[in-house]
Amino acid sequence: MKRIITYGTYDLLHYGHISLLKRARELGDYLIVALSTDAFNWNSKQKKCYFSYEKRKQLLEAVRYVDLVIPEECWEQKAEDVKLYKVDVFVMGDDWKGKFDFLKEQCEVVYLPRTPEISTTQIKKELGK
Ligand code: C2G
Repeated sequence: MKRIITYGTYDLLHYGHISLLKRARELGDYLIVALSTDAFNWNSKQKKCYFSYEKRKQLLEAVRYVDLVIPEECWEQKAEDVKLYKVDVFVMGDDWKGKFDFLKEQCEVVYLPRTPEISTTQIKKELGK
């Protein structure tokens, strides 16, 4: 079984996220999403989420491409996660291109093209939030 992992905040889940999850899942047989916790978002990513971790987790678990959701609590957990979950492929959108190449010692690293025209920031802006 080919195991894939990807990381993110996934707030205000939209079709750009779904497209990334679909393409990530298609690279293997099992997709793990490490979902940024509220504390990690606030303290390390300066992101204030609209939905709490539990709500974002519930939404992701309803996505057909997602097999497991685990918490992302810090930047440094990736190498440990790859080992712990026996990951074969690490996947991120290409806005992160090159940032996680250090993981190539442990697994394949793939950066997939982002969906350019949509973002949570833009949704919030257009809704006047
Ligand atoms: N994404 C995408 N297209 C978009 C928006 C997002 O393909 N229009 C992808 C991103 O490239 C990322 C994933 O969807 O791979 C989740 O995006 P975010 O929730 O914005 O995640 P991010 O803040 O980039 O967190 O340790 C890594 C971080 O947790 C990544």
